[in-house]
Amino acid sequence: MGMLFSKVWQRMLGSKDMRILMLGLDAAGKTTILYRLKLAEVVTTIPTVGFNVEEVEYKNIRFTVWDVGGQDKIRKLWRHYFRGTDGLIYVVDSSDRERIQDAKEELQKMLAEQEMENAALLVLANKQDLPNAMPAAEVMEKLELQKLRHRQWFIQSTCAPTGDGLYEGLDWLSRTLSSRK
Ligand code: G3D
Ligand code: MG
Repeated sequence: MGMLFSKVWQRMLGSKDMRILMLGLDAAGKTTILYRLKLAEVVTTIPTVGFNVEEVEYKNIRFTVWDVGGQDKIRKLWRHYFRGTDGLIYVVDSSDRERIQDAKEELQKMLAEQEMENAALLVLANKQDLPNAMPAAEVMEKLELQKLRHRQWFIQSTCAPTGDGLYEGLDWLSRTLSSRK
């Protein structure tokens, strides 16, 4: 997998500065994915009033990660981090049927933000190893991705601890973003 990732990175590194947001409800698997990307050593956690942001800078790519959900008061603090977002990676716990509706609502709110207008959307239907996980097609339906207009999006099944699917998802994102330049 290391080789494949380096191909993806090279494509991303060949383009201009890139801003990627990785969001999802708490426990979706975001931090696990960050570590899996082998950028772990540069992870910094910036505690802000009310929410924690993880930021990773790798050459020209900046990843910013936080948990969505919770109070609208906190949402206002997020806006600062939206600026110039090229790609949104939205991580979903596919085994969490109880909160899939919340996950959908939070995603729709994010996509409605002005600053997110041009962001390509990569949804990771994570935790596919769990026996009760919804398949990606069901996650897609529950999130109503098929209703999105004027949005480049892709959904990928993943298992964060093993890294399964991560390369495929990032490959789509890097191809999509580099073809825009
Ligand atoms: P978050 O950063 O989105 O809040 P984390 O989520 O990365 O902290 O993951 C939350 C928990 O889910 C962790 O377990 C993590 O190991 C687990 N997890 C993440 N991805 C997967 C996956 O694909 N499959 C399975 N089975 N578990 C996953 P703990 O026990 O450390 O809280
Ligand atoms: Mg986390």
